[in-house]
Amino acid sequence: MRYLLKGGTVVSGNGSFRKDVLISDEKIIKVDDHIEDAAAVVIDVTNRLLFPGFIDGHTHFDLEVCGTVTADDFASGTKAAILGGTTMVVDFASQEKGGHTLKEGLQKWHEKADGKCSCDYSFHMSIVEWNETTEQEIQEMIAEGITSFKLYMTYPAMIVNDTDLYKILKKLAEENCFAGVHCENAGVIDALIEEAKEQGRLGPENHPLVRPDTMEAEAVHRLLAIAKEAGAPVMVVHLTNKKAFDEIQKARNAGQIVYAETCPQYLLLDDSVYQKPDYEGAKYVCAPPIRKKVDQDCLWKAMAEDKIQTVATDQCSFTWEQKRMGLHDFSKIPGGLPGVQTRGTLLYTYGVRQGRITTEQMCKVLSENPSKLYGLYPQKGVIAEGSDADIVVFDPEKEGIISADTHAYAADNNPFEGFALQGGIDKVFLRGHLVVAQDQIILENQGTYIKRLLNSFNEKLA
Ligand code: DUC
Ligand code: ZN
Repeated sequence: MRYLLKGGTVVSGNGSFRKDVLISDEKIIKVDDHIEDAAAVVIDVTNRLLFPGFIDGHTHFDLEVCGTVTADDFASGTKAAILGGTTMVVDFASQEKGGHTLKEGLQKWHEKADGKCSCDYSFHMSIVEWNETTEQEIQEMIAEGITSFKLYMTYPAMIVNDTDLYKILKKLAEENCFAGVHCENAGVIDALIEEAKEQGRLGPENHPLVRPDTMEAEAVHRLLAIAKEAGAPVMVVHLTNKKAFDEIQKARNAGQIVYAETCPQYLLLDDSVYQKPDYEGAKYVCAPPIRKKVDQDCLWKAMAEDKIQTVATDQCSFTWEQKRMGLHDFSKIPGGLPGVQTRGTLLYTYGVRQGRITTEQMCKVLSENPSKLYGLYPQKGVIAEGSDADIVVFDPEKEGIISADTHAYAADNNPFEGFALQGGIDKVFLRGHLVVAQDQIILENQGTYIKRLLNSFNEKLA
C-alpha cells in the first residue's frame, strides 16, 4: 500500500515540524513540506502529531514467575502494545541455570513469540551463568541480532555473583555491547523478608519495606563500581528512586557511561498503593517496588534534564487470581504489572500536558533513544526517508480513562485504573501497514523479528 499522510506535525527529538509523509510498501519514502502523489491513499492528519513508532525496551510476555506464567503472552501482549502505539518491543530471552546455553534460551523465546506478534519484536538475552561456552556464544548472539543483555543482582534463578558480573561486563564491553542490570541487594532483601515473616507481617503492605530504596541504591553503587573496573557501559533498568539516581550521577560525573531507564509506574504511583484495603495492594507488587513522591519528582526532573534515556514498562501482568497466590504470604505474590498499552498516552498526559517534559523529549524516551541504544536507528525511532514506516498518528485532544473493563490485556486488573488521559492514539502504521484505527486492531499478527545492530547512542549523559 501507498499512503500519503497530509497536514500533520512530525515529531523528532530535535523539534516538531509540519510535514507531509509518503509511505510505500514498508518504508517512508518522502518527508516534505507539501507532497502530492496521485497513486497514494491520502489520509488527512491535520492537528495530529506523528511520532516514530514507540519502542518498549522492557517487556516480559509469557514469562514464568513464582511458579505461574504471566497472563499476557506474545499474542495478547503485542496486541495491547500496538493499540498503544508501540510498534516494537524488546522482551527478555533467558538462559537457564544448570549448564544451559544462551542459544537454547533464544530458541525457547523464538518459540514463544514467532508467528504470534502484532508488533515487531526482538530480545535482550539474560545471562544467568558464565562459563567458556557462554563467553563464546556472545558473538553468536550478536550475529542473531541480540546486541543487548540483561543481568540480575537479585532472584535466585537469575542472580550472577560479583565475579561473574565483572567478567560478563568486561566481555560485553569488548564486543561493543552492554547489559541492562536489575539492581537490588539480594542478601539483605532475603533477610528482611525472613524478619517480616517471623514477626507475622504477611500482607502486601510489607512488600516495599523489604525492598527499600537503599538496597536498590546499594546495588546500583556496586554495579557501577564493578562496571568502572571492567571499563563497561551499563544501563540501570527500572530505576525507581533518588538515592539510586544520585549514584548514577556520581558515576557519570566521574566519566562513566551509565544509561538509565524508568517506567510509568515509578513516575505516576506512590507507595500508598500498598496500603489499599482488602489485599488490593497486591496488584501493585513489582520489583523494585513503587516508591515515594520525592522519588517521582526526582525521576521527572531527571527526564526533563535528559538524564533518563528511556521510559519502558517492565510489562509483566498477572490476573487477580494469580496475585491471590500470596494472600497469606506477600513474598509469594507474583511480581509485575501490565503497562505496555498506556506508556505513550500516560507520558503525554502527565508529562507533556502538565509541562514536565516536551513533546520532543517524549519522542526521545519512547522512540529515538531506545532505537539508538538497541541498535535499531535509523531503521526505527525516526520519521525519515528510508526508515521503516512505523508511525503513531497521535490525537492531542482525544480523551480517555484507563480501565480494566476496556484494556486489551489478558490480565483483569490495571494499576492505572481510573487515570484520565488527555491525548490518544488515532492510527498506527507498522512497516507501512495501517494496523490500528478507531481503537481497533484492523490488521493483526504483522510483527516480525528484527535483527538489531550495535548501540549508536552517543549523546551527553551527565
Ligand atoms: N520485576 C517484576 O516485578 N516482574 C518481572 C521482573 C522484574 O524484574
Ligand atoms: Zn523486568
